[in-house]
Amino acid sequence: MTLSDTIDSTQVLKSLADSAPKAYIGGKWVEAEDGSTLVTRDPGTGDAIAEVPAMGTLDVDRAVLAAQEAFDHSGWATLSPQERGVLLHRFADRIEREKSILAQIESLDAGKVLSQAESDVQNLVDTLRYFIEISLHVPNRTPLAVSGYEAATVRTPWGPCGFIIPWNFPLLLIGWNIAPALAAGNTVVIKPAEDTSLSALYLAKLSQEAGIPAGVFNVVTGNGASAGAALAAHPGLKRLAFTGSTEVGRNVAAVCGKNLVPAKLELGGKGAAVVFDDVDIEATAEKLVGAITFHSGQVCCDATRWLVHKPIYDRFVDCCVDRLRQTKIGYQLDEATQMGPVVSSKQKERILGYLQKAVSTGAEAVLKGGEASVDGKNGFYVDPALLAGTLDNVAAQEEIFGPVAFLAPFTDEAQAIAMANETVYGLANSVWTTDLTRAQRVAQQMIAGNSWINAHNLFPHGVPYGGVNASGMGGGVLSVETFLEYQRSCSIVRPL
Ligand code: TXE
Repeated sequence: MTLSDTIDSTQVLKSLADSAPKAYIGGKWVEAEDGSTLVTRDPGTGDAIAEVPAMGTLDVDRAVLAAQEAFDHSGWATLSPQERGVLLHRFADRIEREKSILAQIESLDAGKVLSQAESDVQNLVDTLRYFIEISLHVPNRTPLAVSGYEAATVRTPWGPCGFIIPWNFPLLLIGWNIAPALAAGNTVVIKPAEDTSLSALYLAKLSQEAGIPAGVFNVVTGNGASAGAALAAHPGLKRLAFTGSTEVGRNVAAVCGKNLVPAKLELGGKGAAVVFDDVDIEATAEKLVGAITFHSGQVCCDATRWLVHKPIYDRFVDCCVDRLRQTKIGYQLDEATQMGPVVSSKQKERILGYLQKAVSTGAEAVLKGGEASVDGKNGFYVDPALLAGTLDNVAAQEEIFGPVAFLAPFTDEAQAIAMANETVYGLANSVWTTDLTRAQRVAQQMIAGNSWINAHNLFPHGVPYGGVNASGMGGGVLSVETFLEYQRSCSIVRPL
């Protein structure tokens, strides 16, 4: 039995039909200027589920203009944080009330296991509420004690902000990105990924019902090379946040640089998990296997390089192989499924290509992985894989974005740190040991925006998150740091 048999899947499909054909600009549901559309598929079956507008430069122009109009004339930007908070709380409440529908849309469109999609929706709600709370506590005028002057800094919102969102966590990343911007009084233009636009459109409907003024919340759908590139290059934006591949991120940063639009980039990663010989092997293996199979490994901050202390290497590897073999792969809406499909045939081919290249350049396939089949479903499924070898292998250097981990042994702490830092990326690493002094020492020396101890993938609200080096710039996500970025500061001085 699948969950889709027990919950109201007709309602979901109706929601898709209602929300899919048009994008949301200036409070209106609109088609692409030239009428073109693109198809979005269920990754678990490969079937087309909806069409969305394939927008371009003219549509993006319309959206940025609508966001500027709303910033100037809707009153949104000049509301007090309390007044804005009332509307945003109403928005969060609506999302929470429709959690089940949103989660089903996300699951169908992105291939996400339903329980994970539900937790993403709740995270979006929590993120909105967290930033509403922050907005109530950050003073918008701070007097400065400077002798001979009356001086203060005042903080005001910037204006229209652009957001380019990837397909791995569509709703959750919309939340992480737009919540601080909206709570700070800006207006937003969101460009979801072409494979996963449906939940953003449903969110637009909820924003409308919650009474968010027209033009404050806009969604333009379409391909990266057209709608995405047009948004990144738009001179009318005050800020742009991009989450996606490092390659596209570089171009986005260059284009924003030309316009002097500050760009915030959250890019790829190649995280290490450093496992010392004093750990509980079974428990640690379980957690790392859980991390690499979570959303089929399509997670930028995942632990994809497992560096293991030599004395326990063999036992640890055996334990991981056993657990990975037991992972139940299946349709994302099936209750028993632990790992669903990957998002697209393109992503599946990318993973299979990496596996082949890794082995042909010297990696050992400890667990082969590769194409998986699920009864009666023609979707994009892959088996988890474990590779081993030296860290110069392509699979230890490049982001694969699938359920694939690369294993390598180390002899001592210094070598472990050096190996963890043998990467161009710098997003997130973890260290696993019962010696907490050592854990702190290693955590500090691994070069990344985030170091976790005896866990992987921790995102509490209030703890800044984000990458360095090829993993991005302008971190501080999920914390007051990001909120402050979404307000312009002006110093006002008068001689006494
Ligand atoms: O990413 P893209 P893709 C990594 C991951 C994955 C690889 C390729 O390794 O395998 O990237 O995925 C928009 N101007 N990550 O090709 O193209 C696009 O429409 C402006 C890591 O899907 O970077 C989508 O909305 N925008 C990552 C978003 O960028 C453009 C999550 C991401 O797509 C654009 C996703 C352009 N020229 C992939 N081209 C993470 N950090 O979590 C595309 N886009």
